[in-house]
Order: sequence, then C-alpha cells, then structure tokens
Amino acid sequence: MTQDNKLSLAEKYWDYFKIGAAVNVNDFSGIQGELLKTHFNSITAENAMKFGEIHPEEDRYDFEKADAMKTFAKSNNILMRGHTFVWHNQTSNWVFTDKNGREASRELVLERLTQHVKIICDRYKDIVYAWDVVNEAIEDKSGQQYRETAWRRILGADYIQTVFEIVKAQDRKAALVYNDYNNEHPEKLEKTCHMLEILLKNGTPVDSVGIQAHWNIRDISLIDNLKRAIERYAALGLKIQVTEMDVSMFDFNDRRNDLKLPTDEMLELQAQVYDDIFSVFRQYKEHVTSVTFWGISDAYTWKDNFPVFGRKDWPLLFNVSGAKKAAFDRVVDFYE
Ligand code: HXH
Repeated sequence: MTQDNKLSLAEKYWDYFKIGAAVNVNDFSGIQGELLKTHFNSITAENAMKFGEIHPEEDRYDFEKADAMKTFAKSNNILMRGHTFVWHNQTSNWVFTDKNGREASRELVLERLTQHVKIICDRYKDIVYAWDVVNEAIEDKSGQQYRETAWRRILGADYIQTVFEIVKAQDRKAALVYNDYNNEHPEKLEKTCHMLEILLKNGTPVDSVGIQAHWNIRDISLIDNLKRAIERYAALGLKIQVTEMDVSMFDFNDRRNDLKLPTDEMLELQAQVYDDIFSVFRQYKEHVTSVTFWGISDAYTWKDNFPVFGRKDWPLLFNVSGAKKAAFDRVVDFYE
C-alpha cells in the first residue's frame, strides 16, 4: 500500500504479472529505495551481473554489487531477473583470448562460459526466477539473420542452443529467456521467430522471449506491432517477459538537447501511450509473465545522454522527485 492508501503498482498487477525495475546499488535507500519497496516485486541489475562487471578477470569475480541486490531483494520479498550471460557488449576480452594472446578455441571459451554460469547460478539461483541467457543476437541489417559476435565466431553457428543448454544444466527451475530490442518490429519479429522455431525444433530449453521495450511516445505503429508480436511468440508456446521498458519523450532520430523539462503535451501523450501499452499487456496476461522498467524514476535513466549527448529524458512512471506522473495514474487506473 502507498502512503495515500492506494494500491501500489505491484499490488494492482498482482493477478497479472510481476512488476520490475532495473537497479543500481545506490537505489536501495532514500526515495528510490522507498519506491522500490512499495511498487516493485522484481529487480534486475542494470549492470552488476553483466559478464564484464561480475567477472572482470579470469581469476577474479566481483560479487559485491550483485550480493547487495540479493540482500535487498531478500529482505523486501522481491525476486530478481538475471541479466545477462551471453552478449556482445560489456563482456571482458579475456574470455575470447588465450594465454598467448590469440583468439581462444571453442573448447576454452565453452569451458570458461560453463564455469562462469555455474558460479553465478550457484550463488543467485535461489532468488533469480529468470535468466536473460542470450541478449541481442539478431542482426538489425536487413537480410542478415544473426549478429556477428565473438561468441558466434568462436562457438559456432549453433551457439545459442549450446548456451541455453549450459544454463539449463545449472538451473532447472528459472525461466530461460532470449532477450532483444525492437523484436516487435515486423522485420525483426520474423527473424526472431525464425531463430526460435529452429531452437524449439532442436529441443533447446528456451522458455520466454524478452521484449526490451525501449519505446517512445512518437511511434504510431507500436500498439499494432506489439499485439502481433505477442501473438506470434505465444503461438510458438513461449511466454513473454517485458524486460527493459521505458517510453522516451523523443523519437530515435530527434537530436534536440535543449529541453530542461518535459512539456505538458509530452507528459499527456506519454500517459496515453503507457495506458494503451498496459491495456495490451493485461489483455495478454496469460502470456506475459513480467514487466520490468529500465529504471525507477526519471531522476536517473540510461536514456539521459543516450543516444543524444546533453539530453535529459523522462521515460518512466515517477518524476525526478519520485512523485507519480500522469502515466502512473493511467497504468493503475483500470477495473477488471
Ligand atoms: C539494452 N540495449 C541492454 O540490454 C541493457 O543491458 C543496457 O543496460 C541498456 C539497453 C539496448 C540497446 C540496443 C542497441 C543500441 C543501444 C541500446 O544501439 C543501437 C540502437 C539502434 C540502432 C543501432 C544501435
């Protein structure tokens, strides 16, 4: 319950899906901490569990931040999502390099990954209900299916299946997720379904598709694309997790960086877009198992300075002071 005696976000969505936020260790106290405890029942480390952060050198793990998250989660009845094992970014180069400084062999990288997954799963699987096993493996360029990464080059064309099997062997309970951005866009949706069909045909233990949901208030095709994507993924027998949601005030190609505050028009449009999106999530609650925001409040978001340097963004449900925005009210304002 919130201070004004209204249901929190997670309470309101109790019979629908988990409500999560991406967090950093400084979010566990103060206003951000209160928002987390009140409104969320799932957290994802924005960075702390990425390969390069938690395992920066072959013989050195840095568990400090991830452990602090687990402690906070445990004492507040919150579960965690594990993000992420195999990704082309934020992975240390040592993983792909042998002792002579040359590219590591398939065997060596497999051994390192298996060991890494085992250590992370042993430490966190009691609180992690879903792993982003592979992140962003589909190529954006038209006509090309897979992103060319060190993982793929070294482990081979069937590496995605191999990686899911490695994680499954260490954690038989958690949902195993393939996570990506723009995978509700028609062309990337087709590529993703193509990949998933092959994985499923080969018996790969993939349970869910992660829709990152880095969206914006100007995308007029969003709702249609989203419905179609959920239906396609559900038809493959997969669940959907919305893993990194935010609704930016700016179209991706908007280069303005002079705005100090969001305009009333932006805030109202954002509220409308959030309203429409959550109606779709509720409509498909049989398939959608979690919705995570990529941040807590507009006080901090990865969208600040990205992709436009010097630009502030306001993509979340709470404002820079931690107060509910119009978008929050619309997301919880339903009777079903
Ligand atoms: C996510 N990537 C990551 O999963 C998450 O770990 C990180 O903290 C933030 C966002 C989203 C992303 C994808 C592509 C990208 C930037 C961010 O760069 C491009 C975007 C569009 C077109 C080309 C590149």
